[in-house]
Amino acid sequence: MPENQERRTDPLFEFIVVGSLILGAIFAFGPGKSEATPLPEEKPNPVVVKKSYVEPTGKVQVIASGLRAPWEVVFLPDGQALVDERDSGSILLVSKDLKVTKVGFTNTAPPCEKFCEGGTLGMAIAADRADEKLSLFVFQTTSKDNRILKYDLNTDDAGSWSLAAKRVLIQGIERSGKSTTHNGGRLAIGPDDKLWVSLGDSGMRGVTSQNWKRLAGSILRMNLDGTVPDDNPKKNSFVWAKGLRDTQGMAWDNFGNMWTTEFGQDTWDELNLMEKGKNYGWPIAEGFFKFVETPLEPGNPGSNDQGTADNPAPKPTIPSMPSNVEMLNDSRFTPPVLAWHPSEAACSGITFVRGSLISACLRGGKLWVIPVIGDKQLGEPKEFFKGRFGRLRKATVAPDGSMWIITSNKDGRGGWSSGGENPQDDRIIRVPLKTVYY
Ligand SMILES: [Ca+2]
Repeated sequence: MPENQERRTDPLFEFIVVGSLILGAIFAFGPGKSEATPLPEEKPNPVVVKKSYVEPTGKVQVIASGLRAPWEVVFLPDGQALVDERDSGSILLVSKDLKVTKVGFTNTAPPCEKFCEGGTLGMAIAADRADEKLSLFVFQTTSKDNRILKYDLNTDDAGSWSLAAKRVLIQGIERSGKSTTHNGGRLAIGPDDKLWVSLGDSGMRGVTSQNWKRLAGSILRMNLDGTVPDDNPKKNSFVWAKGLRDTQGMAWDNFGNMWTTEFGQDTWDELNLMEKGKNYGWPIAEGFFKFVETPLEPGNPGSNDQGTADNPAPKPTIPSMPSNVEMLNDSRFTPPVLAWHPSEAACSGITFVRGSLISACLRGGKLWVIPVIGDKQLGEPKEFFKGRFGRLRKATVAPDGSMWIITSNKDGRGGWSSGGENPQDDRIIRVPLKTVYY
């Protein structure tokens, strides 16, 4: 304080104070001033919007166990959740006190000899009925095709839920012969209130994925009543984008951009920025590379489908990766934004929460958190839980802001070595999230 006192008696300080008073008096009462002195212009305070991403933190909790290849979790308005099992076709209710009961069954019948990937896959909920009643959309593989089902989702005063009035919105989405690989299968309600469907090539490579008249190998977009939106890329077609091998993840960020995950063949898995009418390259391109000497004619790019007696598969004509590739520089195809090796991570579901894309990976057994740092701009991915829970199908944000992670150790693809199956598998695991600002 002595220093302050010294300053206050400083002659220079006194000069400034006295001078200010005199100037202020002249300003306020100065002679000849008939108009009010204009006030200085107010400058608005700049609004500081902090960027953020999330990280798993704290204690993990097992929400449900003993499931077989669960595929999707959707939350109901009362905080309960529905989860489906790929192979059994069961749709289960997880109550708030973590009791699991069956509420529905989709008669999934994938007659599959190996590498089964079809079944009861994606689910999505929308309030599109009168009085804001809910509908449930379900992706189903039958013995002939893949299809999208729609049910009325009804509740009663006791808080139980039931499915009614099953309708088939789309049927005839191609599936492969003896195996049911590359079905995609994710469903989502977009910010445009349309139903989006992610598909794979159904094991038929370019036969489906490079043909705009085929449904497989695409992203589909439809009205919630199953009709084609007027503003789709092609008239009377559900197809929104092509050139996909197997897409099981769709999410929209806070800029409205749509991101998808894509299983590559052997060399590159992808994160794509999904835009209207674009072709993402498969099977001519994978990752940032293009196969050389690949025929582009629709219907002739070969297939890895084994076919059936009455539906023989075309003979493969494409050299397998990584031989004979060149950088993808072809205006017909849209390259991914990120690409990585499947041995590192093979990612299924993706979700967006508080500035982050979170991708759950089967192979690699990890969550990838990818910050969205700007419009169509991504930051450095961070990985979590590598190997801790085994194969991961999807992470979903719960109403309380935590994250529910679905394991997929009972999906028949085994080979999980570093994490191993847990006696409780398959599980849904709850993980709190913390928001990191930067
Ligand atoms: Ca691609």
